[in-house]
Amino acid sequence: MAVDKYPSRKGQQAKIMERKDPVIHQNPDFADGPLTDKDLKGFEENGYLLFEKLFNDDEVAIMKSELKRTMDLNQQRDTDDVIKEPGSNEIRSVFEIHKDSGFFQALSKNHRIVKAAQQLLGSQVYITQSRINFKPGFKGKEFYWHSDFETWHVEDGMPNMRAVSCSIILTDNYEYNGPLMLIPGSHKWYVSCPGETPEDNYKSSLQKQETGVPDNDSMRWLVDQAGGRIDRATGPAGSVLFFECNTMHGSAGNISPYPRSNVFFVFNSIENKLTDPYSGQSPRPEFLANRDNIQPITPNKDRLQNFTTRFARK
Ligand code: 6CS
Ligand code: FE
Repeated sequence: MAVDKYPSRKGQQAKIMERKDPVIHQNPDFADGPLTDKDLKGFEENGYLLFEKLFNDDEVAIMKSELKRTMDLNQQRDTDDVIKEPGSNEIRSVFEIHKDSGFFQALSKNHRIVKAAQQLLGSQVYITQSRINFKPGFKGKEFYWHSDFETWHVEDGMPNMRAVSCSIILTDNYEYNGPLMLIPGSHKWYVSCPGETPEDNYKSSLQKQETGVPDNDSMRWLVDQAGGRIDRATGPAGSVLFFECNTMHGSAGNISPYPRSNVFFVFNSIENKLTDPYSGQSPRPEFLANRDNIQPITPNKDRLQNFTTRFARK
């Protein structure tokens, strides 16, 4: 078993450790991306970057129609990669959306997001996980505070902090419909959580995560370090949030009539492929943690278009 740089769920006490990996993995071979020095500085300091309207209104219209198509397609699917909201039949998440061999697969390769990920990770990249979180109106429940990396390290064997999530806003994210909340600067610390990982944890954690979440004292400490700030990633559809794999984030439930639907592509460095889970348990399923046939992404410069039109049925 490789050295565990970020032990967690190994005892009864929470501990806060310093991050051991760079935030931005400098590599001149991948410096020719869209992020400016100011962007890179902001990401280094806050652990996230939000771009309003990286995709224009025509592209957003296509995203919305593809979102509806995906939701309709998956409403009746009773498989592990379609997660329902607790207590309702509303879809909470659909995973592995980057393998839909359609619109979202093409979107996941779009140069505007891939080249930014290459810049931040300093290497070729591939997608280790993707999903659409629908967070429907009235029924969309919370995602409690967590570091994605803590889960991906313990349960998926992600060795180092060298991954970035790219969340594309598909329906306007307001203050009142459960936007993603982030603790700026929290990516610089690793909250080692107490307890241990239950068998098949993902079967419950994707609906309501209860293991690998920070205790109240650790959360208070992180917020204090941030000068009391809790930032919200609000913005119109077509906006894009990049957040570092270890940035503490979460979102409240949605009791508004407006859905808060975002697609997430998690870019991992090709140098940071998943190993054996540090929990010692068997790996989570492929739809959650891609291990098979890992190839670096070749970015495409395609203008977004409906796949229904591009591959119109004869
Ligand atoms: O377990 C996971 O991989 C998922 N759980 C959360 C709360 N965020 C990251 C990821 O989608
Ligand atoms: Fe998360």
